[in-house]
Parts: sequence; structure tokens; C-alpha cells
Amino acid sequence: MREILSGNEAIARGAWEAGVRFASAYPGTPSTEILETIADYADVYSEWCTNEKVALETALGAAVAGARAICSMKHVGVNVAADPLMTASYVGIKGGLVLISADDPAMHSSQNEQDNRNYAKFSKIPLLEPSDSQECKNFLMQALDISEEFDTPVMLRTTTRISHSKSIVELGERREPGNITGLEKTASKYTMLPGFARARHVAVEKRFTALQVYSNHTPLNRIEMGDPRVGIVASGAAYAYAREAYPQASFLKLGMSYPLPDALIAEFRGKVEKLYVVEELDPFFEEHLRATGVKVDGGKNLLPLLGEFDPGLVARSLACDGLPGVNEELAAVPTPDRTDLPLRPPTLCPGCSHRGVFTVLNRMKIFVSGDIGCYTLGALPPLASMHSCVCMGAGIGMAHGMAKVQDAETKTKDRPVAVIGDSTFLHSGMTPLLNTVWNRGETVTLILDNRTTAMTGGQDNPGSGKTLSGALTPAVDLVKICEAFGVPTIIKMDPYNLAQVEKSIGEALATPGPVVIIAQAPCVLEYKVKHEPWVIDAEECTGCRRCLRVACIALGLVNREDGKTVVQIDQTQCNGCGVCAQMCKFEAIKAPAAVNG
Ligand SMILES: Cc1ncc(C[n+]2csc(CCOP(=O)(O)OP(=O)(O)O)c2C)c(N)n1
Repeated sequence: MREILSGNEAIARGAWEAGVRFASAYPGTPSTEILETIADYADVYSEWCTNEKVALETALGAAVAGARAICSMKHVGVNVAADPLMTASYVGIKGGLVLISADDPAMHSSQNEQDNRNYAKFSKIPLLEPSDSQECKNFLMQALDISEEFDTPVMLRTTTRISHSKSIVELGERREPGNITGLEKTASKYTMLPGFARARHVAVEKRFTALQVYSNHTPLNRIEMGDPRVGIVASGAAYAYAREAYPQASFLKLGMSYPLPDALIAEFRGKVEKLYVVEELDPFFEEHLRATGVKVDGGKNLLPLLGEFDPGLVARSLACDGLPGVNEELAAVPTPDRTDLPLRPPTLCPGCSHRGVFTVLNRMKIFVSGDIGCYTLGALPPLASMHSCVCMGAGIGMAHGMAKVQDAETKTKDRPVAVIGDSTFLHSGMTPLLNTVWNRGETVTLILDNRTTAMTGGQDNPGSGKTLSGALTPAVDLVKICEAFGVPTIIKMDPYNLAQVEKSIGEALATPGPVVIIAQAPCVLEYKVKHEPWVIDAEECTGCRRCLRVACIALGLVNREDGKTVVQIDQTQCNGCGVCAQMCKFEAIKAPAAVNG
């Protein structure tokens, strides 16, 4: 049977067919749908974890217990999971373990575009890179076999195009997993004391040599001979682009791109006149080829180091070097001119509980040490109230560092406020808050608790009271966490009440010691909150546009009959939160009850 699947769905299918028993993840674009799809397979246990480090550790535990396990995350998630990853490489596994890293060249939805192929090299584990959905399924299954054959975790790396593009996939049956026997008590393999770890490092290097041999012989890496004048080395999405751009060229397709197959590369080099490396982001292959003495005629000197490729870009870039056999049609497609397209910046949803808080932070001209979530949109005008944001959980620690170096005068005038969402707080915001309390910090932390992980599509978190399977579970109490940390002042506020928000933030800034403010209101999208829309009395609107400062797409401008430009509310978009009405000094924005009597 065949089905059209995205790369993410195909990975999930591959996990099911390969007899995976355990799957864990923390959401992050473009990886999220892997676990969401696996959750539909009743015979695979799956769970969202509090963060990627925990996700990898739980999957490692399942693998060490003898089950096949996978763990998925976006590229920056691997930074969070890097600590267990480095040593998981030493302890190895019992059941196969695959870590899926979904990278995001061009940063469609990320704060950086790091190239995670480097992590495979760093942690000395094999790396597989599929080029379409069928390969996503096949490679995931083969990665589990390699994991078990070589006693190592394996990384499967996708990029946004591979994760989200759909293509035909041949489906198979599930390989029934064997029984889990007792836990193996071999401390020398699983307990990484220095004395044991030294021996395991030797095992890692031995394994690496064996993997190099494997890489030269596996069909994952193959020479596809075409025109011998042109040889192209590529993997993943870049291979698919290059194939389209130079259909007649010869290819060394790398499905297993670490360790690199040096003998196969040498064989390919001997067969082609000129050799080009087509790879997105870092010159990962190119550097290796040059370092091992392979003559490369073109790579990053022709192709961009930044961003995402497309077939036209590959065609045009290599054509500059006079490469024969270019797909003329593709090469003729000009780079799209985006300058005359209207800008459509992302924005908070109508009714979003974050809007009122950022409206007030802007009005109070506060320095906000921010974090990652829907609320990062508070950085954009007209809200323009987030002044730093580095990675998940960084905002609280950064605010603490800022406050510690301020002198007495700036401290009172310019006390930083850390703003963080509930999912991010539970992911990596608790330890920096504890650090602030422990070290007698002065910062104000504002937790925007919408009881979901909204940014990535509304996944549950420990505060939502549900697991991935929908089972009820205790919802964590953020006030009790802060109390247990010893936070002396905890203020709760309604984020829709602007006067209350201003009063709470003002009070917090006037209070010495660390303060936590918790703004709790459910995400309107996830919890389907819909109130009657508000209306504007066009006669009373003076057109001052103060209400537009709340950055709501339900608000627009219209010309009145007398030629005056006034505000109007799109009745289909408005969620009736009333935040804009609180900005109006002329009471021109009316609640539905006031209008309907
Ligand atoms: C290490 C890491 N993992 C995952 C992500 C993807 N991501 C960005 S913000 C976020 C959580 C957002 O939830 P929350 O903090 O509750 O804010 P909300 O979007 O609900 O307002 C996630 C999962 C990321 N950027 N970095």
C-alpha cells in the first residue's frame, strides 16, 4: 500500500513499522508532527517531555532497557540535549536509539540556523540524511538497525523542506518488538565514572573505525554516474535540488553523511573531471574533502553559506562556473522580487492574553528581557517591548545578570523585567529563577501562563493537566513552585485588565527582592475562547488611533462620510477581549451588551 506522507509522518510510520516501543519529544518546528503522528499509533508509547534533555534521557533509558526508541526535536533542541547526547555516545544502547534533529535553514521558525551535522561529528555518532519522505521512513528504520549493530545512538537529520514536503511512501507491516527482559547491571558500560568512561572512549573510537568501513559499503551512499565531466556530492534536500538543476550530472549521493565514506569519495573523484559540493549551511562535506586531499572545484565559493537553497539557486550558482548540463528552464527563473509585496508580519491572535501585557510594558517604557513563544511577537511594533531574546529560558538569567551590574541609580530607574511563557518556564525557566532567588537577585519575572505551548500549535505541558494521549494528570501550580523557590513576592493579575496590569508591574518594580507576576488566562486559540465582538461608534471615534497601539488585526481604518478617517472593527476577527476599548479615551468602542441593550 502507498500513501502520500510528509517527511515527519513518514518518520513516524517508520518508527511504527520498525517496532519502536517508546517515542519522546519536546515540540519545535519543523519536528513537532513526528510525535503528534506517533501518538496515533496505539502500540507505541509516546510522551511530550518537559524539555529536550529530558526527552533524550527518557528515550535513552528505554533503549538501555532493551526497547527500540526514538526522540525528536528541532535543531536548537539538540543544544539542550547535548549533555546526555555526548555521553550516550559512550554508553551505547541495547535497543536501537535514534535522535531526530529537524534543522531549519532560512530560519522559517527559529532563532538561528545552526547545522546539526556538526553534532554527529562532535558526539561521534552516525548521521543519516533522507532526501524525501520514502527515505525518511527507510532511513529511520535503517538507523535503528545501525544503532543496534554498532551499539550507538544514531542521528537522523532532516531540514524544513524534508520534514514538511509530501511524497509517496510505500507502507509495510509492523515488526513486532520482542519482550523486554530484566535491566542489565553492567556499571562499566552504563555508569560513566572516569575509570569506566576511559574504556568506553576507546570503544567509541573503535566503533568509529568500523562505521567508516560501513559508510563505504552501505547502499545509503551511492555513486550515480551520468556525465563524467561533472560530479556533484550532496545529501538531503540539497541532493534533490541539485538533481533537478543538473539532471545529467554524476552524483555521489550521501545518505549516511557521517562518518564520510572516504574510499567511495576517492572512487567518485577518479571518475569525474570536476567535483562540486552542494550543501546547505556549513561546508561540512567540503571541509572534510579538502582536509583529506580531495580536489574540490566548487562549493561555498559558488553557493551561499546562509539560508535555504532551491533548485533555481543551485542551477544558477553552478552555471556561473560554466558547468555544462544545467536545466536551462530552472536557471532562467529569476530570483523572485519581493520588494513590492505587501509586508505581512506575524502578529498575536485577536483576543490573545499577551496583548494587554505588552501594551502596558510599552506604555511604561520598561526594558524587557524576553524569551521564546508567541509573546516574542511583543518585540514587533507597535508593541515593541521586548529588548533581548536569545534562547528558551535565557530571559530570566539575562535579566539577573543585567540587574547585578547596574548601579543604584539605574537599578531603580531601569529595572529589567523578564517575560516568559508557561511552557518555556517549565522547560528551562525554573533553574534561572531559583538562581535569582539564591543569589539575592532583584529582577521581576512575569510569567504569561496560557496553559499551553501555543507557539508550536498548542501542545500540552505540565501545566495543562493532560498528557499527550489526553490522559488527565495533575496540573502544576506555578505559585507553589515560586513559593518553594523562596520567591518573597508573588502577584497574580488578569492580563486583560490594563489598569490591573499596570498596577501589578508598578508594584513589583517598587518591591525589593525578586518578584514574580503570574498572568493567567487560557490561550484563546487552544481553548476555543470566543466572545461577542465589540463595535465602534463611528460618530464618537475621533480617529486618534490610540487603540491601534494594541496591534490587533481586527482593527482597521475606514473613511467616514465626512471624509474623516476612523477606526473600524472587523466583526469576524474580533474576539471581544476589550483590550482596545481600554485604550479609547472617548468611549467609542462599545461592549456588545451595551450595543444590544
Ligand atoms: C530549545 C528549543 N526548543 C523548542 C523551541 C520551539 N519553541 C519556541 S517557543 C516554545 C514554547 C512556547 O510556549 P510558551 O512559552 O508557553 O509560550 P506561548 O507560545 O504559549 O505564548 C517552543 C516549543 C525552541 N525555540 N527552542
